[in-house]
Amino acid sequence: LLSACSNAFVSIASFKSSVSRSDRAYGTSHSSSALFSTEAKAKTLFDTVDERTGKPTGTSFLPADVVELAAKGNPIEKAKLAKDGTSAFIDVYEYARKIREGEMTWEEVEKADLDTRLKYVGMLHRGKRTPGQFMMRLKVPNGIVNADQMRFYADCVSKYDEELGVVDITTRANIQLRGVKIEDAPDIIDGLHARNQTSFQSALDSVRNMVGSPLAGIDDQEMVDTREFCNALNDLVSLDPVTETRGNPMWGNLPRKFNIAVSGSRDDFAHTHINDIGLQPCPHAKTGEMGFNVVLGGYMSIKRVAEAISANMWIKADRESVVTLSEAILRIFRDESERKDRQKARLMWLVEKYGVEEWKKAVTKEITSYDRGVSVEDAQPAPSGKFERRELLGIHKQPQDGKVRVGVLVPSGRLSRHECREIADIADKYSDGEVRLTVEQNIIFPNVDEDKVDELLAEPAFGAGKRLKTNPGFIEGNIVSCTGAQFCGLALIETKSNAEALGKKLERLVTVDRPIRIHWTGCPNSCGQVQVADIGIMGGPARKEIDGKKMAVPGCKIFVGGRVGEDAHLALEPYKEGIPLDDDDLLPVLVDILKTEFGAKEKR
Ligand code: SRM
Ligand code: SF4
Repeated sequence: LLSACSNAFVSIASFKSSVSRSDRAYGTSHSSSALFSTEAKAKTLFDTVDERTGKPTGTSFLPADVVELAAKGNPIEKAKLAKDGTSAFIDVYEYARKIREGEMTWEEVEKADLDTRLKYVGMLHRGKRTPGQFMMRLKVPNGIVNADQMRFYADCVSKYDEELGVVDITTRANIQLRGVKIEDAPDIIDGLHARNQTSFQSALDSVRNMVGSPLAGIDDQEMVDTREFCNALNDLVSLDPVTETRGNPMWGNLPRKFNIAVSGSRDDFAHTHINDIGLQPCPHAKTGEMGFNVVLGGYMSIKRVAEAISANMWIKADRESVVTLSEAILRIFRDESERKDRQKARLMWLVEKYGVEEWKKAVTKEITSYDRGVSVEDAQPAPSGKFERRELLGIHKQPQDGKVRVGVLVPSGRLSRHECREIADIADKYSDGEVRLTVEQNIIFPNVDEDKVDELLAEPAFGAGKRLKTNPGFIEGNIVSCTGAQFCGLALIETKSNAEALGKKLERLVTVDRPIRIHWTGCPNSCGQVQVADIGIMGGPARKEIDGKKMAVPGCKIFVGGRVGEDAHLALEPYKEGIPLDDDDLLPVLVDILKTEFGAKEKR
């Protein structure tokens, strides 16, 4: 079996973005203290190895008392103990083989695998909307992809129906492939691994895609190049330090999802304030050395939406410091966070339980125990002075002579296979094959020769009637949307198609003098981050009179006044509720908000 799966065990050694190839092993060097520093921790199941992977499991790393808690914990904790997620890929291969050979059907896949465990390898069954078909979520550290990968995504989804086999750019500057059938998954996983990408540990209780600056290395106001840090952190969480294979069992049984963002400039394009760990670049007040102020605990959910708080910590902007700090926090989070109430299993709750200063002491103690010479200082004064957050769309000069970046709108982040191939061709022609993804679900072609820009703009992909746009209006160019009801079983409303259509309608109705960020999210989980938006539209209940009767109809809550960047602020309370989604109802409300809150003028 293992040899059948050998492609999933591709060695990372030759991969160019693997910057943190480590001399680490579980239970030695740094991790000896991390794993076994107390008596309780010495009672881990560390010696147990999954006979199919030959590696410890996620559960192997949990202290005995945590295993006990998990056993009494919520159903997902129990499921994780019963069948560890770290071997899920083997089952994907096995199910696929059996389905291909006619030994079983997808309906016979074990329910716990179908609904939960396969998420560990990024396979999310879209059972409510498209039974038998999966969304496959990748990991794209710092949101950087290339033309070959874009063509591969297109090839992967091309065997499915045009509407269902699409590629999405996510709000974590990541890629999701849609329509995937389990029997096709091994070829996709192998193809991804051959292209230095993976879907492993991208969903369920994993550390999610590393968000960095989409302008890393091409920015005249860059404080820190985030690429190295995103790659190093990605390796920390998804590269096994012992076998150098995909999937790190040390982080294979976390209590909940975990988000990390590294900002590269004062713009905070990475949205540090809504991540569990946010690293904000800031020079040391005395030495001038570049480092990061650490903010913690930002998150959004049905139960609670919280803006990150200062951890009163500053670390140097070097790889060891960034990795060590994150590892220390993850270790404490893994072993001490809530295992019963999933709603309280996000980092903020743990930080609050400690209190900021006690938390800082605990993290510093953990870091010291690793003995890597990493120091933590108090938070440093953030850069001050006038600063205007910059635009990612459009054409902008780079510090490199004669080079520009070209930001392109991808409406709602949705790409057809054809558009993926067009983007790949354009990247090959103008940006040395490179494409940057943004958390606004758009793309940037970096390093375009200034004298080639006109030619690029004239490419048929951006022609009249095409969806991809190099010069969209201030409203349609700044729409973000979560997946919504087309594919997501939790959605209360359809989002992406409504978002795209409504953006165009608003462009026709009003003029605004600056970008207005309208975010859509299908339910209160807020994957579309409505609380950071200028105007956020969240699926919610609404009633409307139809044929003389009050009927329940698809509706929304509207949030106004979220801010991103240095001056980030979350709009926590709805501005309006119960608005039906119909054009007759929603459009006039939005036009009114645009006029009163954002100075829009109606077009006559
Ligand atoms: Fe999300 C669950 C989609 C970013 C908060 N999210 C889901 C699921 C997996 C639910 C499901 O099983 O159907 C959605 C899959 C739908 C699908 O078919 O695509 C889903 N989330 C997304 C994506 C694809 C939205 C998008 O269109 O871009 C984003 C994928 C990011 C990635 O590449 O990894 C996505 N989700 C977010 C964000 C934004 C962010 O990370 O900046 C948030 C708020 C920030 C946060 O997590 O704190 C977010 N998603 C949630 C939550 C609430 C988390 C909580 O603590 O309760 C859930 C529900 C859950 O995990 O139980 C959720
Ligand atoms: Fe699904 Fe809700 Fe997330 Fe939208 S916000 S993708 S509807 S879970």
